[in-house]
Amino acid sequence: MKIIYTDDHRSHFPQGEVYGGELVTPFERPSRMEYILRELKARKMNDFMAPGKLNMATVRKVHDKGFVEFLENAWSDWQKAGYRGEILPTMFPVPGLRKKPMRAIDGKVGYYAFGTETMITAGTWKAASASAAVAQKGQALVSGGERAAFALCRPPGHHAHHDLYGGYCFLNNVAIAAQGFRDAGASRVAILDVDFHHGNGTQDIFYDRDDVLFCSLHGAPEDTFPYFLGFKDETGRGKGEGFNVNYPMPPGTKYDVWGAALESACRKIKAYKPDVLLVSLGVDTYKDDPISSFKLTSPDFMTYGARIAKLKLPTLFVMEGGYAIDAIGINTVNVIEGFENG
Ligand code: FKS
Ligand code: ZN
Repeated sequence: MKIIYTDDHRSHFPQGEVYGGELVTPFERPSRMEYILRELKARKMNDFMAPGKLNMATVRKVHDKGFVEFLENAWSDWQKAGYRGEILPTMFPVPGLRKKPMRAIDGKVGYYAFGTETMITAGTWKAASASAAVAQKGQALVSGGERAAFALCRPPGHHAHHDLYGGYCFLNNVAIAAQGFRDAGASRVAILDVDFHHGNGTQDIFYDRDDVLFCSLHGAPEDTFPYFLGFKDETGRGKGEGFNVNYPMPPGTKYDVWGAALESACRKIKAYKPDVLLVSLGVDTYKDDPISSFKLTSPDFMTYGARIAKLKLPTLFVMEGGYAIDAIGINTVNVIEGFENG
């Protein structure tokens, strides 16, 4: 399978992540990619390709214009304000306050962020836009007839809403690719999100639409990030009613329960008869992940890769999370290998 990758992700490496009241080295760090690349090469998966130029017209179909401009200019605006640290919001337009357009960069940051764990740095836009271009290249390959491709995206994307960043995500790579498939002629697109965390951004972007089915398996919001979205009763709105399916699961979930949810999601996807499948691939469901609470083992990743292959759909894998660094390569490549042999 073709793998799309660029070193440009390295320009996004904030000095800190707010975690438990401390400033720690971000869990979402550049070395994650090194471990995945090493394991791909060790298993003779060497079919690498660079992304092309980012098609902004597609990006603007899933993201707000002002939001994209904010991401592009945030660093220089922050510099102009005289700040010396990285970009972190201090105020949010939570219910009770008013969400009005802002002139001050501090106001803009709160307007477009949903949390405080994700810092923007000098190189964030370069990395985030390259990551979206990686997903777009994967989409172009699969639209062009490839059975499958792996977009090795970093930073991840599935938490990015139409007009919000957070959860280590800036542009929603999988949503941009899904829109690209539609523009290339696919009538129906299915997205399966197997990252430990709910794909709140992807849900938000397609919530009113019936041309994109979104299924997400994740830690129940009452227990885990992103907390305020991902409940079972979120099933879509208007035309989109019935095309959003959430599978929240409790801490400690093992493959017996997780695999049953996957089976249910696969049946929904099959019944939808999509032209193409996108997989938001996060391997933070692993038992030793430092910020997650599911208990999948390394062989489970191979098993579910094979299950996804049984759908017999043109498939684009888009990398999301996974923080057990020493196992991230094995678990990620297990999914890809399971798929290829499945
Ligand atoms: C744990 C706090 C963790 C942030 C979690 C972000 C997860 C990101 C991700 C992505 F795929 F986007 F990278 N807070 N107590 O893994 O979903
Ligand atoms: Zn995650």
